[in-house]
Amino acid sequence: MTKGTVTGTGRALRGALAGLVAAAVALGVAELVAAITGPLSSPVIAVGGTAIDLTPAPVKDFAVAHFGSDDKAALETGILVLLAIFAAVIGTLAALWLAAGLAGLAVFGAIGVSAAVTRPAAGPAAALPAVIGVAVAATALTVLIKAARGSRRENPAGASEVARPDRRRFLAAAGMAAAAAVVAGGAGDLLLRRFSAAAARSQVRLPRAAVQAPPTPVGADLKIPGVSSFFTPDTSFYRVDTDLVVPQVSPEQWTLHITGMVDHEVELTFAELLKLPLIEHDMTLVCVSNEVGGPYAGNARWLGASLPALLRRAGMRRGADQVLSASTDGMTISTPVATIMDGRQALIAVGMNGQPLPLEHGFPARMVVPGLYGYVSATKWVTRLEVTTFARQRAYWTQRGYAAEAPIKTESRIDVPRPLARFPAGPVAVAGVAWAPHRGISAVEVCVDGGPWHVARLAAADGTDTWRQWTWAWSAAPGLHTLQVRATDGTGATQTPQRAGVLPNGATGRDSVVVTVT
Ligand SMILES: Nc1nc2c(c(=O)[nH]1)N[C@H]1C(S)=C(S)[C@@H](COP(=O)(O)O)O[C@H]1N2
Ligand SMILES: [Mo]
Repeated sequence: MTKGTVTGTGRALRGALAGLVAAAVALGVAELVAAITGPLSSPVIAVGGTAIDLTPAPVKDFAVAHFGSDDKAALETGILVLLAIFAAVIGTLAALWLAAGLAGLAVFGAIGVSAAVTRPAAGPAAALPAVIGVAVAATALTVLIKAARGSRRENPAGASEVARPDRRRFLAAAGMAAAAAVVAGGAGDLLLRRFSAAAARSQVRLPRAAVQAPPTPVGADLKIPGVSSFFTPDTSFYRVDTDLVVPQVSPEQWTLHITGMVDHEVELTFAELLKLPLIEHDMTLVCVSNEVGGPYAGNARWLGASLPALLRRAGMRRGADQVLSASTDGMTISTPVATIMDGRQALIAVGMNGQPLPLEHGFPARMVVPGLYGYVSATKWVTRLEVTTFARQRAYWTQRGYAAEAPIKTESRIDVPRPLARFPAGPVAVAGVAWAPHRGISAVEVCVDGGPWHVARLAAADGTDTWRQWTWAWSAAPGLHTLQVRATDGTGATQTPQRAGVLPNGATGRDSVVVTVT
């Protein structure tokens, strides 16, 4: 190896390191500035949010199916990895030609700025974190590259020596810049906590329901180990939304605005909402992205104001067939007027399982409508209801290929035994949950190895809007076995064996598990 290549490699490496440190400075400073301008203006969050909105529905479904509730962590990691590669390239380039490196940094800043200012509810100040972050990073990059190049020293005879990189000076500068990035980022994170709505939530006292839910029937929960509990605790309730950071909505500032095809617009504060007669209702919420056998379903006791009553109060006009609800995060959700008004308990909910809504489930208020998938009914952090028509307006997921109308399909899931379980021959409880919200479940059957269908025992029904646990006692003989389940809803329709993916209106097919009996 010649000395030239060693120096060249060393220079490239120092350049790459300078680029990485400059990127860290950009992010750290941006985080600190975002502590003033708001969490959504942080460039990684803004770029991530834009990426989510631009992601085609099948890729989103892949992410939900494979990363589950970690899909957001996976996206953020992906963005940071891409950013690191980009930063190393910019730094290497800067080591050769500083202006080109700085231009690269400007491109990276421009991506951050354009993502931040185009996010829903972003003001012009949203550009500041990326702009200031990149400006400081440009200074850091210039200093580091100069340090990496070293200085030409004049020797006593007056002839200049060849530029000699001063490795110690470079590493010291890089270390200092990296430390400053960490301090700025850490301080930004701490300061960003002031945006949290957690303290406001802890102050909320929910009033007693004017219409209480009937007592949950004894035996609604069979308490079989491994089977989803009848009520899903808030902490394990699935979460699906497009938000990288949970929207923080202050109940003092929150209002619900009812507009569009109405005789008189209504604007309601949170205090006014709590004064309305509140209804308590048990219902199971399901995500359209739930694959057969998947986890994106949960059951809760909701507390909220009657949505039909609010629409009547606004004087909904004839000819309207859609309520387009919108949230602080830019989500829009379309729900058929006919469904909302047909007598089911459609609510503007403020409580979930006896507590104010958790922040990630829509605090201070969200919509819930029994029987419809979440993306057409369950607007979290809802602030606006526009009475309109399907002909005129399309909602977020409808624009991305999902169906405009989407009642929840009848499904049943085997919770135990687990897939690929091994256990000794003898009596075994096969059990799980089945749902057909608003139609109810009338039967669940299990079959072993494609044989006859056996009727399972159903847990007591808590209305028709909730799921039902079921169990079947199997005398398991040794061997490899496939268990399958199917449910029949309250209208007498049995779940189709036909497999379909989640697009455009929910998956179909039967859940099955393969087990080994020894
Ligand atoms: N504001 C907002 N509301 C939203 C969403 C969202 O992305 N943003 N996702 C919807 C979808 S697809 C589902 S399935 C439910 C999930 O509600 P959960 O997270 O409380 O379980 O919220 C719905 N409401
Ligand atoms: Mo969903």
